[in-house]
Amino acid sequence: MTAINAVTDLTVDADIAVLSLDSPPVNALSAAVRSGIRDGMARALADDAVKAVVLICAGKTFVAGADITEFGKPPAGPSLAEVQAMIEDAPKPVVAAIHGTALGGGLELALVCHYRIATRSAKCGLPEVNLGLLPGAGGTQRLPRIVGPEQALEMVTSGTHVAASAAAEMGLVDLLTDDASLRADAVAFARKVVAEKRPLRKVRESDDKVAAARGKPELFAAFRKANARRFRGFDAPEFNIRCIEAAVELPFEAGLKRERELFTELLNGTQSAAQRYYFFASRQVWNVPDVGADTPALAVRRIGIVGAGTMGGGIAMNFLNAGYPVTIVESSQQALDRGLKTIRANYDNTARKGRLSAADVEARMALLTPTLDLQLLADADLIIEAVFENMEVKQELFGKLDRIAKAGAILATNTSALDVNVIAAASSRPEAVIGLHFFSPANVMKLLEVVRGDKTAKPVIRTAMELARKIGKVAALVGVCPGFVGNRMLAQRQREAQKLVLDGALPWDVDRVLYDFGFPMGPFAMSDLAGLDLGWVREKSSGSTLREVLCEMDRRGQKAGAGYYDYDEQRNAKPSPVVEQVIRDFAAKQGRNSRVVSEQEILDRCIYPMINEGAKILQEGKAIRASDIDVIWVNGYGWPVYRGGPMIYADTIGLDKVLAAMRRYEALYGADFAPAPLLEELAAQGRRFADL
Ligand code: 3H9
Repeated sequence: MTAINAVTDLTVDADIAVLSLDSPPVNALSAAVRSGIRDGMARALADDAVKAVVLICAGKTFVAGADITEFGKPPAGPSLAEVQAMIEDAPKPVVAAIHGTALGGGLELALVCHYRIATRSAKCGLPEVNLGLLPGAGGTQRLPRIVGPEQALEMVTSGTHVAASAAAEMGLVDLLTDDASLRADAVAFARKVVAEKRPLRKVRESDDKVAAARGKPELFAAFRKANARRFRGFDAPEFNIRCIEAAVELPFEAGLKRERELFTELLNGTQSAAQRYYFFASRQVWNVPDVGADTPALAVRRIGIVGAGTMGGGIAMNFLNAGYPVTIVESSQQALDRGLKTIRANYDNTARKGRLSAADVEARMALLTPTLDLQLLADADLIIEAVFENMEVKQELFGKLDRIAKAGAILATNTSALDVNVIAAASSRPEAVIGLHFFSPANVMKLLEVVRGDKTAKPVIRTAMELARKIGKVAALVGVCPGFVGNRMLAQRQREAQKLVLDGALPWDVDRVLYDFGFPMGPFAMSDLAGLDLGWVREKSSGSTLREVLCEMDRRGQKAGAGYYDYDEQRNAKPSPVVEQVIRDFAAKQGRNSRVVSEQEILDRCIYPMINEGAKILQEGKAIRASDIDVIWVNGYGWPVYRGGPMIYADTIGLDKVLAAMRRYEALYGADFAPAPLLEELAAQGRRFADL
């Protein structure tokens, strides 16, 4: 074995050279890896004894793509294109041996090899779109030449990782093999290619698949139309489509040039910067500085859930899906039956859509033990309370759980706003208490705020974070404060949305501005969906807020056919002239003069106070890092990922500008816009939240 450089080795096995890359964690195509391939290839090609080359990777995966950390930095080492040309134009066959994942630049590297062999567990994909990019090393030109434009469009715009078996069916992979024998099989395959004098196959030279789609713009028009909703707001999907169009309509070299231009444009844009930032943020969020790998994790085998309502049922489904036995407790048979019925209905629905087999549904339901007896939670390792959001109720329950739960059990509350420390104090073991703030619907929403109480023990935190990962959530550790991180910031936006309406903007104006910004819906459409009567009691209603007035008129939201909007039978929303009048009357009664509110003002007033609150949260240490806040907003509140999250968005605008706007609005509207000291401090220093 000869070391080519720190990350590349060359071994010559009689007549076959094996070029092996070893650059943990994912063999990304850093400058060192590219140099290693170039130099290793040069050596293998110069060696007359070598008849073919196998390109393989050590560690857990084949090359997972370009090294994202190099983007935006001055170029170093050979370009990927240079390395690819060397392989594709080599006078000896080169075989890629794939295990783990061949993604992005990794698959593009494999696509310039003359043959590809992969383990059955491997996956291939071009996920650049998820980084706001497109495959910039020939992927958009070569992929459709193998799999056809339709399949290529789907792959590059979804970024899906395709299983090896499917990749083999599509012709992306020539031979499937097992993990243990990949290297030996690749060498044998290369030897066979040589012995049989198989051609030095170049994907760039095959034209039949793309030629079949040439002169058929309707194919692309139909794809755009069918996916318009999915792609809304994002630049990258459209750019990817244009590249596939180029592959169909242009000669290979011209297509490659087009791909390069469009790649560069995306790479230099704000969307890709935000999405690349988010990629790292969503990995960083799992990292709790004072709860490291040396903190022991607790064994969790059995889950107990108290409350089979919407939240309790949804939470239970997460654990059932991951194979945990769950005991769910209710206070009445009727509530228990209702809860169970909903869980089954949800599963049946999923099965009807073909996403779950009937056997899977039964297996999940079989893991569920419904009961009215709290005592049955005695052997649970984790008990999650999802009862009515009331402090006394929760305190009483935690007192009881304290007597029932076994030693070492984790006691979690799913409160969305109450003080976890006060709840913890109701038990004799506050160190075992943690908040697990699931978002509704809990079986669907990715976000989980893990709330650390003052006394929560580190192993409890570590265990909660690991469990979150196991049940497929994105977890962020937050501190105790009203509303925690997400809802605390949301409250700012909700308040301003209500004030904007009294100033003269209409609910649909506010909603439109936020929808255009990239949110799936605005605050008023959201209220209508959730129900305006959440927490509203007719007997206590005093008509003192717009929401109360609307509830009193039975405009309780979508379910009532009317809320801020009017709804037809299909629940299509229409601006309501009645609501418009109600707002005008309500504002007049409050002595407010209606005026024209600009779209900019709507956006500023909804977004900036949120960012300001984020600054306070950071200053108080209630979030570990600014990027955690961004992860929370992307996963829990529909913040468009192409804008990264509220904190990086503020950094992108410039904190001095955010501060200036806050001061301007403070002069007009008072204390709701008082800038957070941290915002002032960072702006004065010319720093960003990301620098903290
Ligand atoms: C591209 O290829 C552009 C080309 O078309 C054109 C070029 C001209 N670079 O996710 P994990 C790090 S764009 C640098 O936790 P898993 C990651 O940050 C790229 N670093 O592991 C983490 O670091 P840390 C197209 C990377 O097992 C560690 O590796 N490719 C890269 O859950 C482990 O990652 C992609 O978009 C990278 N490319 O999942 C694939 N990838 O430990 C991106 C990962 O310090 N990667 N890291 O936190 C993935 O999807 C997943 O990492 C993968 C493994 C599925 C591979």
